[in-house]
Parts: sequence; structure tokens; C-alpha cells
Amino acid sequence: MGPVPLVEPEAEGMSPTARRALQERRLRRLLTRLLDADGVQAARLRDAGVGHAEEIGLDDLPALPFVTKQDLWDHYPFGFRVDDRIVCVHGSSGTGGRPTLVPYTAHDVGVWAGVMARALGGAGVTRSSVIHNAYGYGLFTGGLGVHHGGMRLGATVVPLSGGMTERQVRLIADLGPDVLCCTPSYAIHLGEALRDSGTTSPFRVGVFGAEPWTGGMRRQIEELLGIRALDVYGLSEVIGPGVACESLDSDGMLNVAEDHFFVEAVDGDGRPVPDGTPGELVFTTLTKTGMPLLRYRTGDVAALAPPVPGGPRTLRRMSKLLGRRDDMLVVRGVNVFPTEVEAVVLGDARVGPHYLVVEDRRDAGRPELHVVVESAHDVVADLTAALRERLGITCRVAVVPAGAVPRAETGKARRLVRWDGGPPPVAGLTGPGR
Ligand code: DLL
Repeated sequence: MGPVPLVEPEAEGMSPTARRALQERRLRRLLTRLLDADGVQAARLRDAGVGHAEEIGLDDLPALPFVTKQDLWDHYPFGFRVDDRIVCVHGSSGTGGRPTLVPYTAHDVGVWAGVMARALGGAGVTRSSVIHNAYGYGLFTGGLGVHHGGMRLGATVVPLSGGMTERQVRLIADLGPDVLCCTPSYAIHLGEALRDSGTTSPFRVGVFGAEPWTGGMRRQIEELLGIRALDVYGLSEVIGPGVACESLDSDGMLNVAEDHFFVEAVDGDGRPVPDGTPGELVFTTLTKTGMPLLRYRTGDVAALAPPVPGGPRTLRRMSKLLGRRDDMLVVRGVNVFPTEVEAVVLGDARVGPHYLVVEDRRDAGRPELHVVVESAHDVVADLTAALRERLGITCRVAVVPAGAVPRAETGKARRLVRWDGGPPPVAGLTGPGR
């Protein structure tokens, strides 16, 4: 593989010492903006004893207060806004239908375009590329994030948004795009639709994110579409996609755009964990102006790492997401991340890529984990054994025919459902007689 050029070399390739000085300057400017705005975060800073930004350096960050999703909900819709020059709003519908809204200034949109251009450039996308963008356009940041970044790079963006798969297949056949951007689950769905229509995949590379996916899913996508599949991470509260992204040369980890988004990883009590140890990601938006956040606790779990030694990119990296703090299931006392189930399921070549984990809480005293897979083979015994080996608990494996697990054509795949009572969440799941 040849070298992958940097899109913003002064930022992506700067010496870590110079970057730290830049981050510290930007942190003080951020604190000044927050204190001047005199909003929720200013009050908390004053309570923590911070009167002037100049008193604070990066080393003091761990002593400053966190912001949580609950805080954003408590001050919904715009209680954390500190600048009224807002040009657009994005957000996520969120769990339980509680939306989170994020106001952006023109400056913020510029930062976003820059970090997404880096993400695409690191995947080998160039000005002559055609990007088939099947992330949803709307409040969700996926569609417009790729759109801004692709245009900043000078590539051609085809704004498909999600859904209407037949039309997508038609445009892929007609335009021959070399880059695919969408959720990993939709990449599989689209890949199967291309195969079924007899269309050869023209793609060279794909940039996938917005939902958890494992190395097993990556291999399936790469085989199905004949591409390199890279990971992009982000969240609306921080900016959208582009907070961190894998590049062709980042050794399977994601380069964090830490000149804009200072990253920490903390344990359950909020204390820093060392590099290599999984922790909850906490971001400080050093340069945002519309709704800047100091120490936002994401709930996402990953391990941090230094840059690739000797590589052109000097940004710190994070592992693929290992899970979410609130996604972690505790089944009969054992902690289980759904991504671990995926790793086992996709490790069996006889099983299709669409699966569902059902957390069965119908009997609160005897919770069960069902794993519903699509296969033409009797894989129950083998999968049960492999899951027991990996997770330390016995799951109930149900095999259903191809097509029986619900697909997400738009939005994020739902791979984990809770079953508290009533009919089973997927046909074919009978479970033990109760
Ligand atoms: O999902 C932003 C995005 C769009 C990222 C397109 C990548 C591509 P939200 O809708 O606010 O924003 O959801 C953010 O999605 O906290 C993670 O839990 C999850 N997530 C995002 N990217 C990944 C990823 C967008 N690459 C939440 N792997 C985050 C696993 C991801 N989970």
C-alpha cells in the first residue's frame, strides 16, 4: 500500500508537543467562551472553583465537571447553546424517543467539513472519487456529515440517503461510484441487493459507522462488496461523524481528531484509565462555538492508544467501539456486550450477517439471552458451545430461515431487543415453555 496523503497535514501530522500546546490554548479559549456566556457550564465551573480560564491547563481537566446526556435532556432544547449565530440544527432521536438537539454555527459546520474531509481522504478518497452516500439525510448527522466532507475534499457526492434500495442499485450500476458511505448493516443489505440483481460492485472502499460492528462484520462486507471497509465514529453532541476515523494506514484503529475534540477514557467512577484499557470516552470540544461541551461523557466504551509509530498521522487513536456502558447486559451476574455475541455469530461461516440478540426478561429472576441467527444448517449446538466459551453463559440459539430477521433500510440497525412479555419479538423464536 502506498502512502495515504493527509488532507490537513498541518493538523493531522503536527508534532504531539506542538499539538498539546495548541490544545491547551484552545481549552483556555473554550473556558473563556463558556464563562463569558454565563450558562449552565459556567455555573458549574464556578462551583468547581474556576474563575479565570488562564488558571487552567490540560492537566487540570480531570478535576473539572462532566456533562452528561441527562444534562442535555434537562436543558432541552437549547440550554447548552452559547452563541446565537446558529445556521443549522442536528441531533439524534435517541433511546426512548427522547431527542437531543445540537445547534451549529457556520464555524462549527466548517470544522465538521474539515474532519470529515480528513476521514474520507484517509480512506483514499480523492477529488476524482464518486461517493455513494446512503447515510440518512435529516436531523441525523450521517448524511450531511459525509456530504460536507466529500464536497470539502472536492469529490462528487451522490446524496441517496437511506432506503429505496432498488433505486440505489440502479444508480450504482449507472454511475459506478468508487466509495460507499452508509451504516455497516445497510452495506450488507445493499451488497446482497447488488448480488441478487447481478450488478458487480464498483466500490473500492467504504466508510461505515453510526452503529456497532465487529471485525467479523467487516470481513463479510469486504467479501460481499470487494472493498476495504473502514470505520468512522462520531456523535451528534460532539459534531457528528468525523470525531474519529480509521485510515488505510491506521492499523485497524481510529485516528481521533484531537486538535478539535480532546479525548479522555475514564472508568465507572470517572477516573482516567491508562492507554490500552477500555474506558468510557469523554470529549471536550475545543473549537466548537454553537454548543461547546466540556468533558462530555459519551457512554461509549473504547481503549485509547498512541499514534502508529513512525506514521504520517500523529493523532492519538482509539480502538473500534467495544460497546456502550448502558448496552452492557448483565445476565445471571455475567457482563455481556452485544458486540461479543456478534464476534461469535459472524465467526461461523454457515450463519448469515443478520442476527438479533433478545434479552428475555419475562421472568425477572431467570433472565435468558436468545441469539437468533439465519442459517440453512443446524448450527445450534456449535454456536451454543462457542457462545458459552466466549461469554461464560449459556445462550438459547434459535435458527430462522434467511430473511426472517428484520432489516433496517433506514437508520440504525436494531440488533438488541428486550422481551418483557407478550409475543416474541421475532417470528420463529419460541423459547422455553413458560
Ligand atoms: O451516529 C454519527 C455518525 C454518523 C457516526 C455516521 C458515524 C457515521 P448519533 O446519531 O448521535 O451520531 O449516535 C451516536 O452512535 O455514541 C455510538 O454509540 C454510536 N456510534 C457512532 N459511530 C459508531 C461506530 C452518529 N463507528 C452514537 N461504531 C455513538 C460503533 C458508533 N458505534
